[in-house]
Amino acid sequence: MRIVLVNPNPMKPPVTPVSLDYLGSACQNAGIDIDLVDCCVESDWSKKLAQVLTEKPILVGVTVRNIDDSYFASRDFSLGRIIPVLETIKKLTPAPICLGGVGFSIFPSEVLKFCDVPYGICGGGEEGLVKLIVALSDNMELESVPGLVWMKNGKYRKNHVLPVSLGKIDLASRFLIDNAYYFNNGGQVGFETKRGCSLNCVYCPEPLIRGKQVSVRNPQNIVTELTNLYMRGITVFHTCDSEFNCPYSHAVLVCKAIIESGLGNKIKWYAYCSPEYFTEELAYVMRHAGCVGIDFGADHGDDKMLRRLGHGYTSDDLIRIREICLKHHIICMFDLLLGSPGETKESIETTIRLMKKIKPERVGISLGVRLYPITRLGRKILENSKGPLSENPSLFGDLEDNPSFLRPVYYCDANLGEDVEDWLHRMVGNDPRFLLGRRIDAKLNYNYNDNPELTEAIKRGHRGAYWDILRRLSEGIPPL
Ligand code: B12
Repeated sequence: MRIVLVNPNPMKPPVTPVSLDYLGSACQNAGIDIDLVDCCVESDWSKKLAQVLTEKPILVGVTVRNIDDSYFASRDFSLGRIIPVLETIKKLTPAPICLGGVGFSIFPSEVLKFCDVPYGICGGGEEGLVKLIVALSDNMELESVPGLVWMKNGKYRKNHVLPVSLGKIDLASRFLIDNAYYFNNGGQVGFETKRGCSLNCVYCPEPLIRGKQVSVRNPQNIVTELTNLYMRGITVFHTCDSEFNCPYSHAVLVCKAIIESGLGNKIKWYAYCSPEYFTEELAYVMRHAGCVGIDFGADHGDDKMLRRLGHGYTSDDLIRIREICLKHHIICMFDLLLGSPGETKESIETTIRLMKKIKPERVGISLGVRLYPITRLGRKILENSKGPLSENPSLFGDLEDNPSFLRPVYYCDANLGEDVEDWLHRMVGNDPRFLLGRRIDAKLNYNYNDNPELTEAIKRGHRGAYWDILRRLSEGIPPL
């Protein structure tokens, strides 16, 4: 049995398709042979596709990580940019195509339709992909393939996504992807310590597609994975969990396992964390396990807005976690999400003032929230919208013939006024800590979708989280 796996992600700097490494392990363990076409790595991906598709595989699996760049200033609908890869595959082979990935899972049937592809698997794909391959090769019913979405009798059917038990799966080998390429050209390599998210952020689709129930990996298996990558010369990593510190106890166990293995002095890594479950104890073990930087999904500095966004922490927690990070020599970025319903210029001012006071190394600002109808925020806005969406002054993006919001739609509260972007730029001033893009100024590019400055810096030897590389560049600090 042989399949072909394809990474069509066109964004630059290139980010490791960790998904395909993990799916590769699952297929290998099930005795399935794999050919890989990584369009990021191949100088001529269509030639490589032609080579591996001369003999018909059972299936061609394509990973769809991003639908768009979720960046209000650019609003790139990146799904459209993978169509040439899919069309080339369709011309070269009659084998069915199956999609999967976090982006795909947000809009499964819409993406299948848009791409004109017969199969897709929602959520974690390790079990579903193997079962689909077996079902297709043995002509079996598709109802037993977890998470499968496909067309039956003119309608899209979706099988239940079964909760994964990550603790039992060995994901450590990382053999399929050229991770050294991603280290050299993407600046870091991703790894996952758990899957799912139990938080309640009103705008976020992640718990809905990766599960509210968190499934954790065996810390020893994570250490084996990091060791395998370290032996190949990779020394800088980024976690791929929704939030590394949820659940808290597992984060501590992972750090302790890394410290005990001796890897903590050899590798450096960055993590996404929630401000809610962050303590001195955790900072201490994270730092000793090699963590050098944290990107906190802070979102806001105004307590009323924090509650509206579904958070259980307050602005005092932001002050507290900043102090902890300073004490433990972990640099940090606070990500802000401004413009959601109820936002006022006063609430933004409160937030910017707080950031200027506590001085995280970087503050990433998103003005405008990417809306998804599956989230609480998206649902509420759709329910409350009377009349055509194009008449709602708080909505931006493709509002005609786009009821699913597959093509990106953003919310930025109209009460803020039309000058809000200029006003925010004036308030931030020329403080280099703030990463705030601007629609009319391509030079202010804090987007990781197409960022030549970052891509070049990584080629010159910079490594690490992109916000840290941008910080080093603007402050003249040498590479990590
Ligand atoms: C970590 C992360 C980052 C890190 C990556 C670090 C690294 N070296 O890996 C950084 C900070 C660099 C980053 C950047 C960006 N990110 Co990001 N990122 C994530 C995050 C948290 C994890 C992604 C990941 O690798 N997961 C681990 C792997 C193992 O999981 P997976 O990819 O989902 O794969 C599994 C399944 O989906 C499935 N599967 C996947 N492919 C396939 C294929 C087949 C055939 C099958 C059957 C199954 C299958 O099986 C896999 C194994 O179980 C996700 C949110 C999340 N919790 O998933 C956002 C997320 C993917 N990012 C997002 C975005 C928007 C971006 C940026 C575009 C932001 C920007 N404007 O700069 C860039 C794009 C960069 C790029 N080149 O692609 C969005 C995408 C949303 C959308 N509308 O498309 C997400 C969902 C966050 C969000 N909630 O908005 N990101």
